[in-house]
Amino acid sequence: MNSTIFALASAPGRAGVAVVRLSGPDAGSMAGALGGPLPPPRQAVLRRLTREGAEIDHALLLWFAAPHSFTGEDVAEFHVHGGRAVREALFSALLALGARPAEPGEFSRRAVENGKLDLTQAEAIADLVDAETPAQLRQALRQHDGVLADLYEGWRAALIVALGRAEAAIDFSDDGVGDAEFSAARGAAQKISEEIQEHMDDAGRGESLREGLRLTILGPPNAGKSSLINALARRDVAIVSDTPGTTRDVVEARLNLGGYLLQVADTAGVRQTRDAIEAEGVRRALSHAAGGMTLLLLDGSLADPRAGLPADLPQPDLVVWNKSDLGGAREGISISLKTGEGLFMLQQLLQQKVQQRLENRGDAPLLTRPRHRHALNQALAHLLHGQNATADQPELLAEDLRLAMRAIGRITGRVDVEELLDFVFRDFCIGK
Ligand SMILES: Nc1nc2c(ncn2[C@@H]2O[C@H](COP(=O)(O)OP(=O)(O)OP(=O)(O)O)[C@@H](O)[C@H]2O)c(=O)[nH]1
Ligand SMILES: [Mg+2]
Repeated sequence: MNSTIFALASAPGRAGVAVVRLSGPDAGSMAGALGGPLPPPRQAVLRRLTREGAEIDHALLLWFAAPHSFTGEDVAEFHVHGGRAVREALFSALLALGARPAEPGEFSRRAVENGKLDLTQAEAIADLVDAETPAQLRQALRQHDGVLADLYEGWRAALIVALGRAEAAIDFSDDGVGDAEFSAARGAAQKISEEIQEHMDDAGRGESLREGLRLTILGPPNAGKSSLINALARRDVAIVSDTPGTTRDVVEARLNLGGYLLQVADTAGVRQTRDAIEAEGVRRALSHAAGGMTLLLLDGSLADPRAGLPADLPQPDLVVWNKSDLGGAREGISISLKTGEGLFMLQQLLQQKVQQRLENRGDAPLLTRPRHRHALNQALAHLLHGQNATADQPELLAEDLRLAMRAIGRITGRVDVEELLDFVFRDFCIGK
């Protein structure tokens, strides 16, 4: 039997209210021991919480009887005053009653184990908590509503039907029925593999939306890259100085650009150098630029703004000329980070580019996690392999359908659940 677990569900620190969640078979008796007779389910009541006569707090108590709770178990929620002494008094009372502190993600894990959520919905809870921008929030809410679960479970259901037909083809291989069943199964494999391919062929939009799109600022030393990240972030993220080669590490800032999360990175100026530390900075700059968008920042006031840049620098998504206040007008986007000229235009343009990259065209749900992409890749490989089977080898097709089905089942948690749970809930925070 499961133990009864508790955790702070709200953020740590001082606050008006702190929410402590208690879940498990003894949640009812423990809540009763602290706050008196249980209220009717899902009704908030004001109670005086006491432990062996000593008062803990005046608190709201909520009771959710299994299975109608977040975890599917008996759950009590204490809304206490959000101070450290109150929380610690309540925690030690719960420990004394035999409850134990929850591990990270343990509440959501129990919800999955009890069939309240599938894995994609549990992951959506983590995304909801982490969401910083409206677009991330929208995507997480849709996933929590089950749009991805429906999509993947739909494919799994279709594969089960196809597998049934492939097995019929094995059983009836001697009469004409077998061939018809085999073609139907192979046709289904083809249709599903096309749908999976289309879903995966999204240029990573859903994943970038969730994690934030990367924009790496590249350019020669002293072009003003650190000044640019500071201007975009509206705070002093990176050191600015007139010494070329100031920045060595990759310095990142997160921006909300028109509702989308952009992770901007300032990097070391790219040039040939004998300084080993600076050379490492250049290596990091180029390797960071390998994923996401790049902005090449050049000093437009110089006679040869690209001097010293290697010929194999990655093709930038955007070239921006800085120091327009020093003259030397250039074609394209010119800014001055000294006067602020052109900065608003640049922000608008960046916003457009981010939107183009991340906007969901149409209504189909986006792939949101590398874990899902990996499983879909496996499913696709099996389906493509299965389509090579000929009518006299229905068992080969059946085996590939079964493997594809399993791969997709791993996304929602319909198979191999135990091993997956550890992986998925590893990154959860406590109390979720
Ligand atoms: N006149 C003028 N000076 C600028 C402008 N933008 C930046 N600077 C100056 O240029 C110098 C270099 O700026 P940084 O932002 O440190 O340049 P960087 O590209 O990060 O340089 P490294 O880190 O060395 O690669 C500083 O002295 C800035 O004040 C501009 O638009 N006009
Ligand atoms: Mg710099």
